[in-house]
Amino acid sequence: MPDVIAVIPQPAVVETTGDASFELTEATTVVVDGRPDLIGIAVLAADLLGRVGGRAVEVRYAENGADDIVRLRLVESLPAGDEAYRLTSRKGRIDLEARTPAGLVRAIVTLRQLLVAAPGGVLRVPAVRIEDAPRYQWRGLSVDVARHFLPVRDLKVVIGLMAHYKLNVLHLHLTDDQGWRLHVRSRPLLTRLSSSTSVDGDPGGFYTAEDYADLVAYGAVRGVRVVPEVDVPGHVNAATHAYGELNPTGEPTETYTGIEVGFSRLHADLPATGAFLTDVFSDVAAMTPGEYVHIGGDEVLTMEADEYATLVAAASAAVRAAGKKVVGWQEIAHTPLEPGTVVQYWDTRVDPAPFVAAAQAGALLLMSPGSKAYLDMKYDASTDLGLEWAGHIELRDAYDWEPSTLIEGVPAESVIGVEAAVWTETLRDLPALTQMLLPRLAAIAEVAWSAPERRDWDDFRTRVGRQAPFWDRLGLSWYASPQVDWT
Ligand code: TNX
Repeated sequence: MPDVIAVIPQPAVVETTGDASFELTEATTVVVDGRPDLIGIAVLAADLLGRVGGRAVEVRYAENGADDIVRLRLVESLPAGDEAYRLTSRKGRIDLEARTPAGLVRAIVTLRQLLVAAPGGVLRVPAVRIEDAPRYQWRGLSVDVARHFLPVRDLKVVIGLMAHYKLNVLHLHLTDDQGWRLHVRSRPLLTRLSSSTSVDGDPGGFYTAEDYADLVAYGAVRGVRVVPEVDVPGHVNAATHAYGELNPTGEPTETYTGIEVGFSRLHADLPATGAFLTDVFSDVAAMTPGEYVHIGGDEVLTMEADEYATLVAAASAAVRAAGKKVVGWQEIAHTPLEPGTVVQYWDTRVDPAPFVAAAQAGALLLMSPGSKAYLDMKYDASTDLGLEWAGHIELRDAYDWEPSTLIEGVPAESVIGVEAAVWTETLRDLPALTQMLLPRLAAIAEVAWSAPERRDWDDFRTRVGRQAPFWDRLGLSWYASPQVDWT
């Protein structure tokens, strides 16, 4: 039987070479040049191979001619792009090559997906040549940790899954009406008074600065950057509960554990508001090594357009003053935006004109269409968890869509990428979350990574059907979509 090659997302070029396949043995070692930035990656490779193979794999520094090696190397000869890589495998030797350490991380994940269990318990890698690079530079997952809190250990599982499917941005929705989840040094009451609540009276929680740094570092090693979101000027009841000065009455609002949206707000004419925005966004930016900070901006249903624009501008100015670029939900397209601002498109029911205008003015569009990429939507009417406002999203719905033509009139060059989102009104823990993510996250990852001509539903169906043992091995809960023959 020919070896199965079932990589997700589908690489740009996959060729079987006809050579004998590589076997992972007791003698297999990872070999790398002894540079500090490569050693960590070699250790990651050895760790992943060791875990799959059930025994530790050693790392050695640059040797030639050895057999039974997985050789990691930086090269100049690949197409431009940080995440491009080449993988070649044959008996005795696997070469992983990339221009950057980030590219090597992508190659390692492909290698992990190529390992197949052969008879006699041997792990084999078919002899192949793979050349690969992502279509989009931003391939994200937004996780709402405000409606229900997820501890760091659970988010690490999510990061691991993201890396496995070559997603590279974890967007954390850290604040909302129901809770504030990140300790902010200048505003300690946010977590002291507003972190213990969640939807339905479930327990809350928050990340300390150390927790957050730990998460950022865990992501960085796996090529996943964290984009923090502090949602303003709506979705702010956790803030107005902690700091009464943000309200016209001067009194704190009550805690909120329901799931309505759009009722809470900041006030542009209160002196405390500007200081709050500056303090919070500069502290959050300081905790962020990445380029972007998300200011929210969605669903402010009780505010005139002028005041909304003033508050979006104030939040954006605070982010830029701290040296970061701004991301906001699509509603910010109704306000004047600086070039390079990322507008996250989610509600497909609205007029496209503001997005076309924003793109013309230099904004970039991040595609998170509710009807395709909102992974908190139910799969079908029988799904226990999830919401339905954007419709049901079966696996094929999450797979079969084209980001570059989604908004009529927005040029393809203005699309920075694709991001799935999972809101947690009904998802209280990791099993509930992964039940909604798997298998759909794999579909979104392929939309974001693979060239359109490399995408094919029937082929994807077959490949995704082989993922179940991997999820089971990790003990993750997942949805057995009837659209797939699970093996
Ligand atoms: C809309 S999408 C929201 C969230 C909800 C979500 C539920 C967006 C920017 N806002 O506040 O949690 O729907 O699907």
